[in-house]
Amino acid sequence: MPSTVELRTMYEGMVTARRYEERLQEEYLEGKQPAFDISAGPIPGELHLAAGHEASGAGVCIHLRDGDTVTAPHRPHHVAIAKGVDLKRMTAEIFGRETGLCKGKGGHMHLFDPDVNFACSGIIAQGCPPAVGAAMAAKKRNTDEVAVAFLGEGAIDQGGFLESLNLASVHDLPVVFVVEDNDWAISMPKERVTDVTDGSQRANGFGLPGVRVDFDDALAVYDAAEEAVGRARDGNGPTLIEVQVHRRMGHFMGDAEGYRPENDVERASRLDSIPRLAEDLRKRGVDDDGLEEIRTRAHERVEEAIEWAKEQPEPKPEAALEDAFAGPPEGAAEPPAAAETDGGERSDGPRITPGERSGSDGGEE
Ligand SMILES: Cc1ncc(C[n+]2csc(CCOP(=O)(O)OP(=O)(O)O)c2C)c(N)n1
Ligand SMILES: [Mg+2]
Repeated sequence: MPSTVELRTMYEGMVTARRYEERLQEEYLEGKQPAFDISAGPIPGELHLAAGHEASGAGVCIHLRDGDTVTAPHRPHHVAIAKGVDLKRMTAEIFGRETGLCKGKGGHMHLFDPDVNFACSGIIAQGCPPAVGAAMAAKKRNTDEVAVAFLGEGAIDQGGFLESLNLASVHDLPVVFVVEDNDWAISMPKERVTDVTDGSQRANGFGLPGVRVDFDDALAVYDAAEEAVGRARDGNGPTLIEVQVHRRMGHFMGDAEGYRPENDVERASRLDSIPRLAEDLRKRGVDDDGLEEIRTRAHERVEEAIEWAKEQPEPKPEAALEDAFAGPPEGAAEPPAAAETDGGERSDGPRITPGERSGSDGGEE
């Protein structure tokens, strides 16, 4: 059961994330309408908003420290905010500015903040193997750090996720997998791609505990995550948690959602976890003024981050290739010089002709 201070922290994080995305939405649409030109406006490219997922990020990350690792998918803002990613530099990244977390080259799906060990990726389930790697590193270094990988229910059939469950389980690694089940993978309802209605059952085949939080009450997520993170920190291995969340928006900004029944949108809005958490706070004695104070602080922080980001310089074209390629690790041999080509053929190394190949494998020709 969270303390009132923890409840307030979760509420502030969730309100910040919601307000942040409302403001990103406004900024994003600037210049893109009426014909929805995805390259126009201050935030070019795709934008996936996580409104309706906030309780999951807040309820899990409240148990984490800066040194713990978190990976998130293409819908990352609520998790990043809950993990304590620098809001100004994150916003500058989303606006493609030089002072962004990745110097403006990653955009909203490729945020990386080494100060709080946070990363996200547009490739679904891609965050699972790195989280397992971080957990393995923590175990080998004998620290009590943990790793958490967030993913959508649409990613639970991906090999990267299933292999990660296996590796985490067989090595008893301090990692928690958090599946955010919003019922949809783009336009695909989940029942059309998997027969398992409870994604936490994926854990059964790999020998780790699986827990389903049927309703995204921040308190319920808090309780499930407290146990899972505690188990990982105490050296007792991984857990898979699935949280039922609600997708309030389209898959991406600009999604006309023609595939989605209207009552599903209405339902997502009705089941919003933020007013419910406000109710919990009222029961703990936080009055309307107290709640308003939290919301005002959150809104001001968001505004400050957006204003700051918009004043930042654009990256210089000549820096486009900087940080794009990794050099060899220290002490490793230099890689061979790039092969020169003549007419599309490799000019270095031995050449194998079809005749030689058939000769070497028994020669059937
Ligand atoms: C490996 C891979 N395959 C396909 C895609 C295209 N894609 C982007 S989001 C998405 C659906 C994701 O659904 P889910 O995991 O449920 O997350 P949600 O968008 O609902 O939060 C797909 C298939 C991708 N990014 N990566
Ligand atoms: Mg989904």
